[in-house]
Formats: sequence, C-alpha cells, structure tokens
Amino acid sequence: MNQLRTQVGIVGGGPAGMMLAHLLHRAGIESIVVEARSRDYVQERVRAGVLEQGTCDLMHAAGVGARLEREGITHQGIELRFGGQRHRIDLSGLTGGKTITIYPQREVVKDLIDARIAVGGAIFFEAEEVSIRGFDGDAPTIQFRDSGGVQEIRCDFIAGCDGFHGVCRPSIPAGALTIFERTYPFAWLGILAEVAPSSDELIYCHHERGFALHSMRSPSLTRLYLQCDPNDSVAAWSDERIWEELHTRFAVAGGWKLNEGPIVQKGVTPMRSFVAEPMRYGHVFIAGDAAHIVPPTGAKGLNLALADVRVLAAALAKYYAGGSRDLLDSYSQTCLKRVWKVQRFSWWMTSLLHRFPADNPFDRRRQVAELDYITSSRAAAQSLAENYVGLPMEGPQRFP
Ligand code: RFL
Ligand code: PHB
Repeated sequence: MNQLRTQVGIVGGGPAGMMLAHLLHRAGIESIVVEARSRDYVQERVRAGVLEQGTCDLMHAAGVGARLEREGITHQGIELRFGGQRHRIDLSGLTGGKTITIYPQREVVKDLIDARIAVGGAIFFEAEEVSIRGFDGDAPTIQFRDSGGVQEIRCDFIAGCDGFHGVCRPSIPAGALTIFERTYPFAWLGILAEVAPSSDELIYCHHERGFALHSMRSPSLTRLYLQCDPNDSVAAWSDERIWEELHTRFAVAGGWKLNEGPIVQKGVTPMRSFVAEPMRYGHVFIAGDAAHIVPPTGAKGLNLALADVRVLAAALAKYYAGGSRDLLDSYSQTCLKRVWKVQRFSWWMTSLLHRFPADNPFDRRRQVAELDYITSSRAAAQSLAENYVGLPMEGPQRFP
C-alpha cells in the first residue's frame, strides 16, 4: 500500500471539493483531492448555470474570476410568466444593485481544476473503492485504489465533498445524524438546445400543464426545463413532444417567440429537499450536496455548496494559524443557518410554480394570487429578489 500524508484530505472534486482545495492552498494549507470520476467527466457534466452575486465575489476574491469576468453573462432581472402574461422582477433595483451571473458549473469546475494543476496541487482522478476511516479518533485516513494500486492518505481532517451519492455521509454512524427530507411528486426534464436564447433573462413559467423554465448557457446555447412525471424516462420525450410542450407552456399574448434548435442533451432530474445534521462528525466535515440537496427551482445548489466550503476554509485557516478550534466547532451551526434559509426559499419557489398531482382548484387560485402579489407589491418582490441574488454570507468576510 502506498502511504501519503497531508493536512486535509478532500473526497470529491466537484465545485465544493475543488474550491476548498483552492482556498486552503491560498491559506498555505496542504490538501489532496480524491475524485471517483475522470477529469473529462467532471468538467463536462451539465449541471447548474446561475451564480449568485456572493459566489462571483468569492471566485474573484480567490483569484479564479478572470474567465468568469470575460465570459459570464450578467443578469439584472428575471421574468415570472403566468396566466399568459410576462412580469419582470427587477433583481438589481430591489437589492441595491446586486446581480446574478450565467456561468455554467462545468466552467467553474474547469477554472478550479486548472488553478489546482497550475500550483502542482495533488488530485487523484478515477479513484475506486474510496473509503474513509479513523475519523472518530485523531487518525483519519482516506483509502482508494487507482492505477498505482491501493493508496492511503493520512490527514488531520477529512472534507466530505462527494455529493449526494458519495461515501462520506453514509460512513458516519447511523444515529449520529438526523435527516430531514422531502421528495416532490414531479421531476424536471432538462434539455440543451443549440439555438440562441429566446429571452435576455431567465423565465420561470407557471402553467396549468406544469412548470417550465427558460435559461441559457451562452449566446448560442439555450437550457430549457419542463416539469414532468418523476417516473418519466428520456425516451418518453421525443424532440417533437418537448418543443410542443414548451410552446404551450410559454405561450403569451403578444409577440414573444420560442427559438427551436437541435437538442444536444436531455436528462430527467428528480426533485428533493434534504438536510443531514450536524455537518460534522469527529474529524470529518461534510459540505455541499453531501450534506444537503435543494430542488433546483431557486438555482441554489452550487451556490450553497460554495458557501459551505468558504466557512470550512476559514475555520481550517484559523485552526492552522493559531490552533484555535472554535470556528471548526461552530462550522455546522454556521452553515446550517444558511442551509435552512435556502431550503425554505427553494421549497417556496418550487411550491409556488409547480403543478401538484393532488392539485385542487383552491391551490391553483392561491398560487396565482401569490404570483399576482409578488408582481404587484414591492415588499413581496423584494423578498424574492434578495433570496434569489443570494443572502449575505455568514462567518468571516475576508479570505486568504
Ligand atoms: P457534486 O457536484 O455532486 O460533486 C461531488 C463530486 O464527488 C465525486 N464523488 C466521489 N469522489 C470520490 N469518492 C466517491 N465515493 C465519490 N462519490 C462521488 C463526484 O464524482 C463529484 O465529482 O457536489 P458539490 O461539489 O457539493 O456541488 C453541488 C452542485 O453540483 C449542485 O448543488 C448543483 O449542480 C445543483 N444545481 C444547481 N445549483 C445552482 O446553484 N444553480 C443552478 O442553476 C442549478 N441547477 C443543479 C441545477 C443540479 C442539477 N442536477 C442535474 C442535479 C440543475 C440540475 C439539472
Ligand atoms: C440552469 O440554467 O440550469 C438553471 C437556471 C435556474 C434554475 C435552475 C437551473 O432555477
């Protein structure tokens, strides 16, 4: 067995793991990243697209914002579409000038992997049979197998950044974690189409046939979602059926037109709200999707994952600078305050915009009344806007 030693062992090379490795490096703390998939796979996965203002600020503060600055598309508002009418929410006007930025998750991951490799940071891709041990005492290790054989990393702390289906959370003894969960009786069918977006801003659409979302990846790539049955397979959705359904749900009075183009990717995403508490057990800290999942309606998952590792990096930096564990001890509590506010917002956006199967006329009327209220009351619109652009970050505001 090959033995390695580092300060922080990071399981998972998604946005949370790669940002943590980067922030730790800037604080002079050594880490090793262990990722189950190949570099190409993690860099090409089609996932999130919306960065909060605070996430962009973090990318810039951490010195990985150059391409985001050049290629990110800044938005100052979103559209709510219901009853065949268009309503703009002026995010910037309602939040003292804050914005959101369209910059795909895979570009964030690419930037962070490039930064890691540029400084010669250790990262193992295609790691098999990953396991974590010894984290309830003070000898935590990560073990895995790769082309070089069995590897063991001894470390001071383990960061479980391995997503919802990873090994870190399930390695914590049952009974030490409390799980809070809600599943929704619908899913999203997501497509990527090679066509210019049909709108400058995102469109969240409430329709009696179900929710639809118009988003984008670049000036020539459109991302679209349709609420569908959670048991639907992609095969049930021919290109023709998808476009027909999109035209129906997005139809408005007036001149708006949905652009069609070749569909280059299709996928069905289940919808779930999930929180594991606390986000720490002994010497293992869980972060991002490993600890919590939000339904995608509020565009929060990636942003929340990065907010966690921002807190964790600051806590580890303080510990290694002076030996104080106080920020490590408050890590879970600090993160969970934000996690639950974001859970609430994501659940609320989801409940507001989707058709529920056991739907009744009262609920439909209530949803429309709420949409009407949001689009006619500054106070109501402001509450949506300040959550959508991102609540202020908890914990220390400065980073190494
Ligand atoms: P990730 O991205 O899942 O990364 C975890 C990494 O760990 C690896 N891994 C392992 N490595 C080693 N050993 C093991 N045993 C391992 N098991 C897994 C995985 O290969 C992976 O590389 O988690 P992380 O870093 O916490 O990041 C979370 C985000 O990816 C996620 O929250 C977002 O993508 C959610 N999300 C959105 N978030 C937003 O903020 N804005 C959005 O607009 C948005 N849209 C979305 C989304 C997620 C979607 N899907 C497909 C779930 C739209 C969709 C359709
Ligand atoms: C996306 O562009 O993938 C996207 C945008 C907004 C959401 C969810 C996903 O709420």
